Amino acid sequence: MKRLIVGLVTLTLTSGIDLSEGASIYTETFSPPLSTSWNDKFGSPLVIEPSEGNPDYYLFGSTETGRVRAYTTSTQFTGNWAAAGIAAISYDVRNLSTNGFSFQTSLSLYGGGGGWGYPAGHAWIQPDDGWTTIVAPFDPTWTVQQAEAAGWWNQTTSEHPFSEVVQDIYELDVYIYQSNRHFGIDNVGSTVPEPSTLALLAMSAFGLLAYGWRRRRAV
Ligand SMILES: [Ca+2]
Repeated sequence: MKRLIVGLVTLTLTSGIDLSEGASIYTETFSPPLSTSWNDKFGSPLVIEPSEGNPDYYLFGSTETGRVRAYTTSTQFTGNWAAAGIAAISYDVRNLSTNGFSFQTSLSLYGGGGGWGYPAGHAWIQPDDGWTTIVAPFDPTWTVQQAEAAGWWNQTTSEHPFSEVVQDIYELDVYIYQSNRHFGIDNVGSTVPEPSTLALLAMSAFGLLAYGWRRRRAV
């Protein structure tokens, strides 16, 4: 039994897993040197503003001629997300409209011949909400049905499973849906969230317990 406890403590210490929060793989903070890898699919200019940027700089835009689809094909957000262990994308959004109107936002991923969106309930962001964090969690092994059951939606007519798309991401989009709004986007990040690391640790601990129990039974 003593050996079992030593084993568990050793496992916890050597695994180096931070159990307090998910581990960030990459976060776009829009701090200098300024990234120019974000553009709008519909042609509205996106600029990097140097203040009130949660912290530092942030991406500013307006939907004066309609909705905005801010997208990036930056290498930090493309490639095989399943192999990288990415299981959540998050971003901060802020409503800077002076007319008091709210807007809706969502996230989209494109790759592997398909596209999947995460509308986050098409959350309404109000001008006095400040910076609001939108988190889009996922399991890279999802089928079409599993992704839809979790609130994601298939954006292409072809039925490319979620698992196929996240293995070959080439573009990440943030949508702002309503026109005549001003908005800020910041801290677009990919993470390995806590539940998967906890589950891994729990499985290891259970394995050690079972091993110790079997040894004791054998004596
Ligand atoms: Ca920032």
